[in-house]
Amino acid sequence: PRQAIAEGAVLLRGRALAEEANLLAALDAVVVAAPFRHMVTPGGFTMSVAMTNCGTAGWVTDRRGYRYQSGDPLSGKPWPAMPEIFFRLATEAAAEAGFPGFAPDACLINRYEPGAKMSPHQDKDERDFGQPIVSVSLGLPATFQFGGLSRSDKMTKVALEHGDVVAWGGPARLAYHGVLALKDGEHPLLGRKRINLTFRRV
Ligand code: MD3
Ligand code: FE
Repeated sequence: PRQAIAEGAVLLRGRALAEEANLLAALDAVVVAAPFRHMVTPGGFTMSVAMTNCGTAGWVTDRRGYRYQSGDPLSGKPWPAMPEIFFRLATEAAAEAGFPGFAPDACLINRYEPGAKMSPHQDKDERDFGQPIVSVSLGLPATFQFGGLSRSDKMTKVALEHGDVVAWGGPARLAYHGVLALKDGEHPLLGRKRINLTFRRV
C-alpha cells in the first residue's frame, strides 16, 4: 500500500519486511566495521541518537560543523561499503514512490534507545535537493513529525513502524521534520531500540 502523507512524501508501509533478515544481517556487518557513536553538535550537545554510516560518504557532526566525509573519524578508514541489499531496497522503493533513477551514495544509520529523539530540522547538507531521501524504519515504532519549509509551520505526526519505508522528494524534500522521544518497548527482532536507515545522494 502506497500512501501520500504530504505532497512529495510517500509512505510504503511494510515495504522492507520481506527483506528484514537480510537487512539486519547486513546491518550487523556494517556496525562491526563502524560502531555506533554519539556525535557532538557544533553547539556542544551530545546527540541522544547514536549514529554510523555506510557508503562512499557519511554524515558527521562535531564542534566544527555538519558535513559528509568519506572516512570514519573514529577509525580513519573509509566507511563500510553500502550493502547491496540496502542499495536495492532504497532504489526500488524510490522508484515505486515516483522517484526513478535514485542512486544513493550515503546511508546514515540512526539508533534510538528509549528516550532518544531528534529535534525538528531540515536536511540541507546535500548538494542537490532535486534528489529524494529514502528512510527505512526497523525495530520499535516511533512518532515522526513533519511540517513545512518554515520552522513555525504546523507539524503533522505519523507513526512509523518496523518495515516502513518513506520517500521524501519534491516539495517535501526541505520540510522540517523530527522524531519524538522513543517510548520503551521490546521488539521481537531488535529488542529495546529503533534503527532508521536514511539514504541520500550527497
Ligand atoms: C522529511 N532521521 O537523519 S528519517 C535524519 O527517523 C533524520 O532517524 C529521522 O531526520 C529518523 O536527518 C527521520 C525520515 C526523513 C529523512 C529526511 C527528510 C524525513 C524527511 C527530509 C525531508 C523531509
Ligand atoms: Fe533529517
